[in-house]
Amino acid sequence: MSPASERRWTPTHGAAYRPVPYRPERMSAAESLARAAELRARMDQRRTVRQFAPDPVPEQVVRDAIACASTAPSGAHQQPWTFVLVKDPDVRRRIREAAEREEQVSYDGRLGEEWLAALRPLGTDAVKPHLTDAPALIVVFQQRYWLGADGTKHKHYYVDESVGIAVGMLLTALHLSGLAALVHTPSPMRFLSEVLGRPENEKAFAVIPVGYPADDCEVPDLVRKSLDQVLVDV
Ligand code: IYR
Repeated sequence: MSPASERRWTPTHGAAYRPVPYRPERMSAAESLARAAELRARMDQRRTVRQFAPDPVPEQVVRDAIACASTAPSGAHQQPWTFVLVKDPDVRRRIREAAEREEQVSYDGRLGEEWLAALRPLGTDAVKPHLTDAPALIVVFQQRYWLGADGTKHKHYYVDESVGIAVGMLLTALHLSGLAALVHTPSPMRFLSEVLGRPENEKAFAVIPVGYPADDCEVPDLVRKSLDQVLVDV
C-alpha cells in the first residue's frame, strides 16, 4: 500500500475499523528537551502582523502550511475545513471593501463600549489595508455538514474545535516557515461566501492575510501570560 501521505481521502462514514500499526521511533529525553525549548523560543517570537510588505511570498510555503494545517485532528476525522487561497488582487480588493463596510458599522457602535475598550490596546480600527497589501489571503471555511451523493445532509462533529485547532497549526506552520500572518474575523462574514462562491454547507471562519511584515511594521507592546499564570499543576 502507498504511504498514507500519498493516498487520497474518500468518505469513510460507516466503514469498518481497520487499524494499522503505529510505531514512531521514540525521541531521547535530551533531544525532546532541546526541541521543546527551541520551539518555545521560536513561537514566542510570533506576532500578529497588521502591516504587510507587498512582496510576494513563495507560494509553495503557503501551500505546505495549509497541508500542515490539514493534518489537524478533527471530530470523527471529518476534516471539516476548506482553505481558499486568494492571490487575485481584484478579489482581495473586493474582500477588503466588504470587510471595511462591516467593520465600520462594528467600530461605530455595533461592538459596544466594553468590546471597544478591550480592543484599544491593539490599536485596531475599521481600515484594513492588510487585506490588499498582503500578497495572499487564506480564507478558512468550516464545513458545517457534508452532503451525500443523493444530496442528504450529514452532521459534522466538533466543527468549531476542529477548525480552531487547524488554524492554530496553520499559524504555527506559517510562522516557523518565516511568514507573518493575522487572524482577521470581520463580522458578519457572510460576504466571504458570496465573493468566493462557496457552497451552502461552508461557513467562513477567518481571513488570514499572509506575507512579510512591512519595513515600518509596528505591533502593540503586548505581554504574554507567564507559564505560572496559565499552567495549573495537580
Ligand atoms: N473584527 C474586528 C474587531 C476585532 C475583534 C477582536 I476580539 C480582535 O482581537 C481584533 C479585532 C477587526 O478585525 O478589527
